[in-house]
Amino acid sequence: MITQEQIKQIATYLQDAEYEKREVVKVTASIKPDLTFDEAYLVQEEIVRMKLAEGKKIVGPKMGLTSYAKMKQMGVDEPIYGYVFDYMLIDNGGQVKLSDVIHPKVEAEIAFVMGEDVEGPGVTGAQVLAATEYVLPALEVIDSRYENFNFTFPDVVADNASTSRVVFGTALKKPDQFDLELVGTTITINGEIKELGAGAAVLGHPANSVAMLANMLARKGEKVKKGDIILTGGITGAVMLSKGDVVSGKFDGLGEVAFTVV
Ligand code: 0L1
Ligand code: MG
Repeated sequence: MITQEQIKQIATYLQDAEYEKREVVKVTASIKPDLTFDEAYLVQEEIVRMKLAEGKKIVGPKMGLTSYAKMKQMGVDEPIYGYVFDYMLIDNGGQVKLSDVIHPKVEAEIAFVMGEDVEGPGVTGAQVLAATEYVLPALEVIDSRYENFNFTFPDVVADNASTSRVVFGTALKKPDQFDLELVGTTITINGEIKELGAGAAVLGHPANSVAMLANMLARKGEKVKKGDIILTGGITGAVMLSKGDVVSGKFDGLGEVAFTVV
C-alpha cells in the first residue's frame, strides 16, 4: 500500500528532478522499492495535478513503449501513457536547449488530433480513425529523470513516461488520405540517417495506440477527449542528442519536422 504522503513525496522528487534538470536514483531503489504499476500511475496523476496547479496546460496524452519488441524487453504486455504539457512544446524549426534537459533522446512519432471524444472499453483502431480530425508528424524528446537510464516499468510510469519536449509538424492531414501503417519515417542527425521505420512499428497501426490509450483510460473512468493532440509512440528507436545536432524527421506524405540542439 502506498500512502498519500508517499505519493506526494515521490511526485515532488521526480518533478524537482525535471525542473532542476538533474538525474535521480530510481524510485524503486530509493523511496519505494515495492512501487507497483497502479501506484506509479497515482504518482503520475499527482505530477499532472501539480503542473495544472502551476497553471500549465495539458496538450494531450502520449503513449510510450508501443513497440512489441520494447514491451517484450521490459516484460510487460501493454504500453504506458503520460501527458504532454504546453511548456514542453518547441516550434518546428526551433531549438531544444541542452541546459533545459538532462540527457535527451529523440524519437519520431505520428500524432492524432481528436475531433470527437473516444471512450473505452472495447475501442478499436477503426473507431479512432473515424473520430480523428487530423494526423501530423512529430519529434518527441524524451528525457528520463533517472540516473544512467536505470529504471523499471513502474519507475518510468511515475516519471510521466520520460516526457520532456515535443516538436509538431505544421502540416495537418486527414487520416483517410494515408495508410498510416505504411508511412516510412527517418530520423536524420547532421545529415546522417540514424533511425528508420514505418507506422506499423506502433502496435501494427498508430490508430491502435490511441484505441489502447482509450481502453486504458476507461479503467479509471476517463476518456480520450475532443481536441487532444496524442503522440502515438515511437516509430523509430530513440537517438541520443548532443549540442549542435541538427535533427530532422521525415515522414512519407506527412512532411518534415526539425529542430536544432543548442
Ligand atoms: O515516449 C516513450 O516511448 C516513453 C519512453 C520511456 C522510456 C525511456 O525513457 O526510454
Ligand atoms: Mg515517445
